[in-house]
Amino acid sequence: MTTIDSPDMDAFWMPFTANRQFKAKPRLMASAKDMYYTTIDDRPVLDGTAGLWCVNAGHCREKIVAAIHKQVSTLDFAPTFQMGHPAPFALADRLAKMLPGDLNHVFFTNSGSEAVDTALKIALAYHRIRGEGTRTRLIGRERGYHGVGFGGISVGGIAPNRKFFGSLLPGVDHLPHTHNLGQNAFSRGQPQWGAHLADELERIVTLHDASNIAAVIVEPVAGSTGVLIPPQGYLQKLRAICDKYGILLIFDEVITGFGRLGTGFATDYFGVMPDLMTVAKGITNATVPMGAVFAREGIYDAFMHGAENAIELFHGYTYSGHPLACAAAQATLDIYDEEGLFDRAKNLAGYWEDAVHSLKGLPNVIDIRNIGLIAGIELAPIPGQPGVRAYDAMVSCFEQGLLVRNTADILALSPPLIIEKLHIDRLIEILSNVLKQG
Ligand code: PXG
Ligand code: PLP
Repeated sequence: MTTIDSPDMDAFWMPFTANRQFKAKPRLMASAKDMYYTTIDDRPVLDGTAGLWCVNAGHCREKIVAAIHKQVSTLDFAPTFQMGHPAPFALADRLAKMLPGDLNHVFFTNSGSEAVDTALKIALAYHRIRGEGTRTRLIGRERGYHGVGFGGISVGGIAPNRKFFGSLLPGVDHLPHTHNLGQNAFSRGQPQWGAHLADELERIVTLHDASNIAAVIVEPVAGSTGVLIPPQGYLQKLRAICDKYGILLIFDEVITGFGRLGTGFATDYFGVMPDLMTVAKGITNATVPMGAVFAREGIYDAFMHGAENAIELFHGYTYSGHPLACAAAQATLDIYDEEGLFDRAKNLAGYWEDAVHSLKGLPNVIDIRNIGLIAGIELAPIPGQPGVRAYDAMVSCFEQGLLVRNTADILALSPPLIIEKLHIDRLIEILSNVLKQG
């Protein structure tokens, strides 16, 4: 058995983590391959969350590793501001062909948070260059997660992510979230109740007038706040109201993009086209950070006027279209294609659904919901100690060799798309043992 010593842990200020609690009893991974992590004390841990919803093709895939090696030793970096290299052009072209409809233009970022802030800025600038500069309001949704930039937390709907950080962006409203256990507990796939909640957008339009509203941003399926699945007809309604009033619709597909629902994108799954789409995570199988905004033809075209020597959008990141990220993305897309992973997820979704719903009836399980290769298991909170029950369950799962994600009192599951039935069975077995302990 090879074990690795735990390093001195004080200096790393960990993100979204109770630093002192974690450092007192750490959970450290040493390596990973396909469906499994190995901890520093040499224990296998089945990956029930694809890392953080991102390792869709499984870990340390040789083709991606080789592509990154080759790229870093050929062209490590070249600027993309008034300069370039072929990789981001080739990748954008490939993505445009893969995306639904006329989502044909790609702005590269390095994360989902940057993609969200980029999309919000494109929406504001788009209206302004068309002479509708009064359209400045942005509409998000309660329980939405759009990363941690100031734009993203402003349109996001998670109180702790907002309350410490001052006045945020001005001019933001929020739609209500669609989660309702009374109506929809234990739904399989899209719940039936709740499409009418999209009509709240009409109320916001009446309040502010459409001429002041730039865009609505939602996750087609909200991941971070515990797997909130859109009610049947809800996204279609949002699309229709946005069309009626000239409001741009942004889908944040950072989690749902690249096969999570058994289709390339949630847009394909639900048959609803946004004007802008944000992605990250699965675009490179999480090997090299990358995010992107996809824009429909009419949005890109609106910018391509005026003097040819004028910069059309004053925005960009040093690493937009980074060579390593592009190489990783190309190899990742190859694997998705060659192994038919999106179809694989679609074909497994029924088995997955039955498996997760078999946990119904275990102590404190108050809801189970699923779509594609995602599931949320909601637990009754311990009175006076919100979040503790799911946190404890996450720790017990880890000790028994399974990685799950906890958020509030919800356990979220989103395994790599290469998962096999025997892994699903094992995952359910461990989870069931843990939940039986109450
Ligand atoms: N939008 C959505 C819909 C996301 O899920 C982001 C934006 C931000 O992406 P970056 O790459 O900046 O983190 C995300 C990220 C969780 C969890 O536990 C989810 C995310 C990140 C970390 C944890 O559910 N999603
Ligand atoms: N801060 C300073 C001082 C910079 O010079 C830059 C980029 O040149 C940035 C922040 C932004 O960094 P990035 O382009 O990696 O987002």
